[in-house]
Amino acid sequence: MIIIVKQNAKEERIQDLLRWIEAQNLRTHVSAGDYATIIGVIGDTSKLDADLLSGLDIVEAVKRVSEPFKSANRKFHPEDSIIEVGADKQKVGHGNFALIAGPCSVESEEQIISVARSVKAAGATMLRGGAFKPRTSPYDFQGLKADGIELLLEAKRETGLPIVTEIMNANHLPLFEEVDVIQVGARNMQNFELLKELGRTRKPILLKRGLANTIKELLMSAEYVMAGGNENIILCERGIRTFETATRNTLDLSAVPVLHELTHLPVVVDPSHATGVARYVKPMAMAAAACGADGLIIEVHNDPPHALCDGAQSLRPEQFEDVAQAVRIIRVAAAEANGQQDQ
Ligand SMILES: [Mn+2]
Repeated sequence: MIIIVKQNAKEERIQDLLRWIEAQNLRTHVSAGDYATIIGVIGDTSKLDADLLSGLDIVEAVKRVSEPFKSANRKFHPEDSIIEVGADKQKVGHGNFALIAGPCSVESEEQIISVARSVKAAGATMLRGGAFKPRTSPYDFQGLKADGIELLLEAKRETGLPIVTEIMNANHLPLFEEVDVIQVGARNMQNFELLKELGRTRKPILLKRGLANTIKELLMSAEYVMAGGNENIILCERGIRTFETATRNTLDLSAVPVLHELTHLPVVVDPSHATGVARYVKPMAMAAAACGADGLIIEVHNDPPHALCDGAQSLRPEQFEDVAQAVRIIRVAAAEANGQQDQ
């Protein structure tokens, strides 16, 4: 349910209303915009009398929200959310673009430091790298685990780039203390126990869409984290499974405008896992920037042919530099085409 409050309503009266709602075991989310203040009510709102609420002199209108996702819903929070990452509070969303790059897996100190330095020089704003790897086969490289996180932290000290890495088990959370963004991989998008644990943290979460999940299911997974009180979520479209075999997955770019309509959360695109082919990464990265993505996450390796994981889709550092440059050009053009100021 959303309650639109009249513009001239006194703060005291709004607070009284919030207390009254919360006393009925419901949660509230207040969004104070330029034109209206909106109170989102989350929980079993069936016991709230909409007519009674509409009758209050500070209330402009009351609407029931039919979508099952509430906290993530743009109706509750009309302005874009801006997620702040790392000690420097790097912003993501509402025109703040995240360029996340790095290897599929952390393999060695030399590898991660070298990739971190080159992606930073090319304009990356965060470093990615897998320490715990969810692999289709149990015989494939499973990641350096805790040692991988240590190496990522070293690369962060070396370059200042905030780090993004995937969690597979909530028991590992203590190891993620200094990780800036915790990634939930496609295969764990509906690991609800993990999502609930992440809801108890206040860390930014990069939530990837599952390979066979709908946009609504992705939003319900975000809702699991938000229901715990952690609203710092960055959604990620990384390709879905279709009948097409020419690419590793099918990049559903229409998810970007659809998500922007349905939710206030930022949306980044992963053209590496979506296509699985290094030469397709640039065109799809450009397309993602053109359709309004709030960022990109791209696999970059200093020696792709010898990568322990996903070498075929990894860019060499100089290729990443070319992609980063192309994306900057597209963003300026897209802003102009949309009649916006470049941000
Ligand atoms: Mn990968």
